[in-house]
Amino acid sequence: MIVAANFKMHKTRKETKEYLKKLKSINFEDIKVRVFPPFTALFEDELIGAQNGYPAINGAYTGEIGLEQLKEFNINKILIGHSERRNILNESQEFIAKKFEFFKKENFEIIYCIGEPLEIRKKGIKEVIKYLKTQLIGIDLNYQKLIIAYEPVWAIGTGVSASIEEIKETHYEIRKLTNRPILYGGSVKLNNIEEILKVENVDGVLVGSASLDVKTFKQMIQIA
Ligand code: G2H
Repeated sequence: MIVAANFKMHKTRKETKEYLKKLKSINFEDIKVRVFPPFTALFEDELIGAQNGYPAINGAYTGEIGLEQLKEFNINKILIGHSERRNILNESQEFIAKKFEFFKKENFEIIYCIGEPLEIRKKGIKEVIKYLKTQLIGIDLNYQKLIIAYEPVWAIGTGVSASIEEIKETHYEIRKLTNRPILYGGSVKLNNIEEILKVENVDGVLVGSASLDVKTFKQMIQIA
């Protein structure tokens, strides 16, 4: 079971350190907990991963950080393909696959995100899977440190998660493609995490807004 927190562009370094301290006051030995703070809040900790990284050691890539910077904090976990990077930062599948390949070679644990927009969901599961497959082009689905996160775009930050039925049918289809863990993400809250985690082929959750409050996130871990 994996429970991951994606802070997105929230929290300072000081706040993140306090958060981690509070988080570790509970025992979660059986659960893989991950925390993805912004770049400025990265520090060495077995729970911490990066929300992004440029696929190079270093170089002339203004505004980016690469392997050299991540290594400074012994970061070996990364989120790749989040819909906010695909849609707001216009990352192409080709570029995302390049990132995947780079960080795979560096043996990073990769939480790789996929998810369809609402117009595709409305067309039904067949079209959803067809769409999700386009987001898996160039991705080694057998990579031993790969974790898939299924995050329907229409459920991200909207407060409306996918229905249990939608999660079930989609994870079932994704399972046919890979044996790696599959997380659900998109408006996971304290009041729906329990039923989501009970769904077959759901191996954990990627939590955004609800993870920002450490008390809430701790409760979520306890439920898991
Ligand atoms: C989906 C999720 C975390 P939220 O992006 O990755 O965010 O829980 O706020 O929908």
